[in-house]
Amino acid sequence: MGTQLDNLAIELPSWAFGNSGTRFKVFGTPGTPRAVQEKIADAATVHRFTGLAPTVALHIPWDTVDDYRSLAGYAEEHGVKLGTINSNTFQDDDYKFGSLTHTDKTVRQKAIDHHLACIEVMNETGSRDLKIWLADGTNYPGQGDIRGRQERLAESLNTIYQRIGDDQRLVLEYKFFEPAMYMTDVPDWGTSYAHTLALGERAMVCLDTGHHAPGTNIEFIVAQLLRLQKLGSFDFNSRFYADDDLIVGAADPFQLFRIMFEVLRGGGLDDGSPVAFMLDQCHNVEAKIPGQIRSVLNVQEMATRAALVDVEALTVAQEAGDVLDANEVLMDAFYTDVRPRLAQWRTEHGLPANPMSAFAESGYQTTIDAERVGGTQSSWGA
Ligand code: PSV
Ligand code: MN
Repeated sequence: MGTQLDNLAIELPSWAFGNSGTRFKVFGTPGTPRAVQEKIADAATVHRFTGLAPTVALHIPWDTVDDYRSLAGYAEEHGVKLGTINSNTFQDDDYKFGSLTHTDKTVRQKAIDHHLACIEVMNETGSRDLKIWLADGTNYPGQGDIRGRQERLAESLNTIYQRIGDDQRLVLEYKFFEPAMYMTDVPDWGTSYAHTLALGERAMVCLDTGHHAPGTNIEFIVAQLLRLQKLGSFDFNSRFYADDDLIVGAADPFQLFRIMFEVLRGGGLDDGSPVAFMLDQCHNVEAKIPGQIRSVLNVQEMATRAALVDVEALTVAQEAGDVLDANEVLMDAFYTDVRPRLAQWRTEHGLPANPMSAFAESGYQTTIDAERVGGTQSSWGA
């Protein structure tokens, strides 16, 4: 394994350990955390078994606490750090018609103030990234002024960006639908790129793999944003139909391979790369902690296969116009089973060769199932 693969670190989302579901039902699960501390303990467990997940992303207000400094200390005691702060502005009645884009200045200011409060949280936790995903948008043609909303968005983002510290970044996530169904205010990478370009170099794009129309060539977007030095972070997950938030690599391992190939090609795993790798998933029917373990292993596995591509042979075939050879070089790497070498890598790093079975045998799940009784289970609250 080369240094690029040793650089792979995947941030876990705190919300993945809480209950989640669909608009039809949120199922409760034994052992589900009742507080952010228990989510962090679970995330740290994923890291302990895989060596791949040293940080945890928080969502504000879901993970609000009185003392963020001591929460950061708590995380460190468990062997992880706090990472990205997500500024959820999608569950407050005031934001029904928008947050940073709202026509009412008072509501806009409330949303801006919430982001400034998130920056204060980052100052306490030592987090680098403020991740903004907006549910803003409209359901019907004519409902809102598309252009006016863009202007207000630009102004609000600029106010927030002015407060981002020198070592901090603003990452703007795009999504082409949901909860708004006619138009969202940051629907695509181009819009996110335009806004972050206007803001400055500490503003970058967040690419959530579940936020594209079916058939979109995501690796193209990865290549382009890396080229433009604007790929700030990934929210990894996979989808069949909508924003399914399923285990990354589960629906389409080949797509994950192609994405990781472009990441490597564009220097996204080089030393000092600005690209943050995160999961943005939830586990509605499968066990949550093993779901996260499987996810980070999937990313590592496809990155490892992507690193096997014989780039020299690929270039020769591409430049010779040998379509079939070029494709075969790529597929050779994709079809290579790297699990034995990853098991060896883990053993060399003092990790269990098979994290899934090691976790199952560890008794951690039985312990939390027995201990976490009473209280209110954390949930995304939908
Ligand atoms: C929105 O669909 C999203 O991908 C954003 O990243 C949110 O922060 C996250 O999911 C949780 O709702
Ligand atoms: Mn996301």
